[in-house]
Amino acid sequence: MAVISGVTGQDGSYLAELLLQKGYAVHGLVRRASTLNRQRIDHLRNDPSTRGRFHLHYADLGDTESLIAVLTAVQPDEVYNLAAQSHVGISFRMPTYTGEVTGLGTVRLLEAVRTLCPGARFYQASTSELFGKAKEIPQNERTPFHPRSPYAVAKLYSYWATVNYREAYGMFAVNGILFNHESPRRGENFVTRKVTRAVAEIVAGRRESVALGNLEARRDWGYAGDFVDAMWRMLQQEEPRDYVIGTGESHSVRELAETAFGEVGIELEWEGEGVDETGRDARTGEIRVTVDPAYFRPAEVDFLLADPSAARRDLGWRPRVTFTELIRMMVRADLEVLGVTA
Ligand code: NAP
Ligand code: G4F
Repeated sequence: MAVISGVTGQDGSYLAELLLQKGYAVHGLVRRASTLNRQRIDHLRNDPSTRGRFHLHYADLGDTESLIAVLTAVQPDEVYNLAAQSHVGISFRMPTYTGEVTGLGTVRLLEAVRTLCPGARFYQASTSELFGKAKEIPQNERTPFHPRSPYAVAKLYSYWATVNYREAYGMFAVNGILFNHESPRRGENFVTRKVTRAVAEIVAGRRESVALGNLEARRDWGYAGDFVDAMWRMLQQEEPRDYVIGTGESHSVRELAETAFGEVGIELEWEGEGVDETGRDARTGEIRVTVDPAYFRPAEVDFLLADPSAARRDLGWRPRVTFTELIRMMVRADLEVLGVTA
């Protein structure tokens, strides 16, 4: 029996799918909103094979009592804490709220687990953003942290809270330090999905171009479906330990744009510099990419690249989907949503 906070998010939906396939009963936490936002998990709710094994409970990481109520009722064997205000750029606009949910929210859940079901195994969704202004390339479990955003600072608090509950109370509590992972279910305002969606809309004739921020930032982008498997593997180990999960390959935002447009036969040609730089369709000359400083961050994370060798060795985990396959999958999915082909 597993509890997943953040089940309506990208990772929560893939993890729920995986655990249900493995025969688990899955209890997802959902927060109240004035409109239902369960598109990523609707297929699981309507699937006859999961009937009676997939349950949703109203709870919020800002509300201790709701967490206590769910854990008391469910008494899970595993708890995956995936809920967060997860957007780095937006965390600069909402630092206090981000700290409240992404930082303190973890302690609310850890404390509820400690008091109500201390034998449950706890997974914390830690992040490569912890490395921030990275001290070395690639980054592994021993690389020092230097967070660069309110989001990363909040995640640092959660990281150490998880380590502390392990050391102080002997709980099986671990951090997955996950590098960026994407999918067709990725939120529309993260850069991969923003680009693949824009490409599809351009093909559909619904827009002309996409405005981006820092084109030089580099990320180690993998496929979310692969990464949730690593989360599960971490909770099946004999000893609780934190792991870096990533592909070991890094690409710039510029390369991401080139790959996504290349997928629909548009070769980008760059000209100009800084905020005046544009990416044109090499064949037609039409501007497809512009730079808008509104998307620059007050402090940037320039270069993330994972060294996932410990996960490979101990968990037997390897990513299956390559960067190019991932972007192709996302572009194809966004084209399909719009009913167009390229
Ligand atoms: P996501 O799509 O933004 O999903 C976040 C989830 O958290 C959603 O289900 C959201 O609910 C829920 N949530 C937000 N605030 C909440 C609150 N106050 N109480 C309860 N639930 C709340 O994020 P993701 O990409 O799936 O990432 C999952 C986790 O991994 C996050 O903690 C993220 O920070 C971390 N992480 C992600 C990556 C990545 O590249 N994707 C890498 C490293 C770490 P609503 O649907 O109602 O908004
Ligand atoms: O897609 P992003 O917003 O992801 P970011 O900031 O790396 O954070 C994601 O991955 C983290 C793991 O490392 C997670 F912890 C976190 O929850 C989230 O899932 O931005 C990626 C890069 C950044 O350098 C950003 O400055 O792309 C750059 N970028 C350039 N133009 C843009 C844009 N980012 C966004 N969101 N939108 C742009 O227009």
